[in-house]
Amino acid sequence: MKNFKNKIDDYKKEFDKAVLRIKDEKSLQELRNLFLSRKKGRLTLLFKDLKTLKPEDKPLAGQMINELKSYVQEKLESLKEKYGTPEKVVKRPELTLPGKKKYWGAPHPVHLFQEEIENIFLSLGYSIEEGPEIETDYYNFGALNFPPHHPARDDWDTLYLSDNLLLRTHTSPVQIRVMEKRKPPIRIIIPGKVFRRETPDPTHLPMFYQLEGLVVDKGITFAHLKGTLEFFLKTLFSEKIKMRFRPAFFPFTEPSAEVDIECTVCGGKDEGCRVCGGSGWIEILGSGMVDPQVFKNVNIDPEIYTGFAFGLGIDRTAMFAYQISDLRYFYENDLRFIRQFFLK
Ligand code: FA5
Repeated sequence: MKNFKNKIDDYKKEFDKAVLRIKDEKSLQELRNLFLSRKKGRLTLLFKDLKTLKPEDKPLAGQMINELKSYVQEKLESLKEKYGTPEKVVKRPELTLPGKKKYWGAPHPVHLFQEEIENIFLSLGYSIEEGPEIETDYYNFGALNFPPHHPARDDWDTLYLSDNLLLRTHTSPVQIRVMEKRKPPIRIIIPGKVFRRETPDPTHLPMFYQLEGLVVDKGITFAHLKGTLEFFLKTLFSEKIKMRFRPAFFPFTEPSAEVDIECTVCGGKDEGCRVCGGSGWIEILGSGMVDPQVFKNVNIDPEIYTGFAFGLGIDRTAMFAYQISDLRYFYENDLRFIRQFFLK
């Protein structure tokens, strides 16, 4: 028992000396390990030694070890304030505060509008096709009857990736891809992103969405084209929407027409309107009867089949449907603007 008491006294002296040598967090931790480590710490070993004592000595010895343990712990604890890492402040939740509102994602207004258009054509029996955004010169131009170096190519400010690869300037190349695979009758729409080297302004973007339409069958005439587009625009806007067909030129349709609708932003009343330039009209699509040469390029006999096609600017048409005065608002991601549509 005497030996045991001496051992405890020695440990206490050893501890006191070591305390004087503590200079940083590391030496503090080393001293803690030396005395309090669960496996081989001095105090753990002392508790193990208890077993070797006579039963009558055990209570006093146990008390002495506990006293040493408290002494060591208190001392180390006070040194921790000086050298140790401050303990993290535990933040308690303030249960009386009102909750934070979460904003859920939602379809973009241009996509919502695209779906509206798709539904009209789906109800007419059309199906939906898609094609690549990176195209070859052949599909974007060649097969659509644009000879190399023809000035008609200048109407499409094209972003080339190499001599042969480009970012598609319109959805019309998908007409070719579908007609190569499928024989008539064909009745499809093709929505998708297109790219042009354009400086953004209220009605022009360098990246925008088009929706192509293509109908090929026996006996299709310009009357079908006109009737389809009239039905489509009246369903989309209203029975009263004013529209006009204007003669136009596209190498892949003949005859061709562009379709304008009345400017819903100024109603044709503002000479300085930034959207229609005061004309009261704004172009939303190009269209025409499929050129016989295009049919020959995809091995469809133009003596048997005829067809019509159109290409609508989705963003531009959405702009009029929602009466927005600048296309760029759609892509600025300003939640004050965007949320108006998903609150609908
Ligand atoms: C074409 O792209 C033809 N492929 C359309 C076509 C298809 C004609 C099938 C005949 C048969 P255009 O370049 O005019 O045509 O573009 C069609 C529509 O895309 C325009 O009427 C307009 O609504 C929209 N658009 C054109 N350029 C832009 C632009 N920079 N920003 C936003 N919308 C645009």
